[in-house]
Amino acid sequence: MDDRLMTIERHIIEQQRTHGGKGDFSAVLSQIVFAAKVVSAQVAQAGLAENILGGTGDTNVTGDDVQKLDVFANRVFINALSYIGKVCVMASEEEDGIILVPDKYPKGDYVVMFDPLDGSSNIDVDVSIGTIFSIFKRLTKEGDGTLEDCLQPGYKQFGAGYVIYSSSTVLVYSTGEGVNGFTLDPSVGEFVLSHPDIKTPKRGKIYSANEAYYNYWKPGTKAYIDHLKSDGNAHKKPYSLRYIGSLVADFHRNLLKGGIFLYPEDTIDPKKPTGKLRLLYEANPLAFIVEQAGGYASTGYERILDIAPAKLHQRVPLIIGSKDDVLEYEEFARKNK
Ligand code: P6P
Repeated sequence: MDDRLMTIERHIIEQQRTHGGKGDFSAVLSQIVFAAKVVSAQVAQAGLAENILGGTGDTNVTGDDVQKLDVFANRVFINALSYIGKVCVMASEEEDGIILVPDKYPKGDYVVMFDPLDGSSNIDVDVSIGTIFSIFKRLTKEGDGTLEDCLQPGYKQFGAGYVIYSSSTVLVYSTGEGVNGFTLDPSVGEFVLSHPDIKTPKRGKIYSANEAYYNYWKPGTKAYIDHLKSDGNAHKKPYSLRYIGSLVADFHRNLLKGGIFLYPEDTIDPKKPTGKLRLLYEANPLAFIVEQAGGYASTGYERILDIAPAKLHQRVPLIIGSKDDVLEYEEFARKNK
C-alpha cells in the first residue's frame, strides 16, 4: 500500500498531535473505526448470512422495529468501546437507559452515544444504511458516567461522525478541525482518505423530505416546500426532490452536493409531535458535521447544537444542510407560525 495514502488511523494520530492529546480520544475513535469495519462486513453479506436479515419481533425504546443487524451492530459498538478503559458511559438508540462500562474494565473520560444502525428497516431491500456517533468529555469527575454526562448540548461535542454502508463503506468524522471522509478499502481492511476537507455548498438544488406528510406539516413548512417547487426560489426553477428514507444516505448526498434535509414537526403521531429523529445520536452529531463543513442545522426556530437536552431519546425537528437553504426555511417557519 502506497505510504503516501492517508489511512484513518494515521489521520487520527496526526489530529492528536495538533490537539496535543495523550491519545485517549484517539483510542476511542480507533475503536469506532474497528466496530465500523465489523458492521460493514456483516452488512455486506447480510443477504447471504444465516438469519441475520429481518426483524427480531421486538421494538426498541423509540418504537422502531428492531432488525437483527440492529442488535448485532449495537453489541459490536458497546463491546468495542467498553474494554479500552477510555469511556465512562454510553447511550444507544437500541437501549432504554444509559449503558455503563462493566466493572471489570477501567472507566475513562469520554461519553459516546450512537445510533448503531440507522435506517435498518432498509436492510432487507439493499438500501444504504448507517451508523451515527457523538463523543463528549465527561462532566462528572470519575467512576461510572451518569445521565448528566450524556445530556450535554451539542456545541460541547468533542467529536462526531457517521458511517454509510453503501456501494462502498465511508466513514466521515470531525473533531472540530474540519470534516474528512475515508473509504474502506476491503483489499487491505483500511479506511483511506477519499474526501479531504469536505465543505458543503452554501445553497443546494436538492431537498429531502417525506412529502406524504405534507398535510400534517405546519403552515411555514408547507409554504417553504411550495416555494422550493416553484420558479420563485433562488434558482428560478424547482429544486429536485431526493428522499431515500435513510437519514445517513440522504445527509451524506446533500453534504457533498448541497441541499436541505427536512424532518419537521408534524401532527401525524401525537406521540411524536416534534418529528421522528433523535437529538443526542442523530441530530447533534450530524449538526456538528454539517457546521464544520460550512452548513447549518436547526429545528426551524433554534440551532440544534444549542439545545439543552432533557431526555436521552428526546426527538427534535431536524432541518439540516446548506446554510442559505436552512436559514431560508427558518424565515418561512417564523413568518407562517
Ligand atoms: P419516514 C429510518 O427509519 C429513519 O429513522 C431515518 O433514517 C430516516 O431519515 C427516517 O427514519 C425516515 O422516516 O417517516 O420518512 O419513513
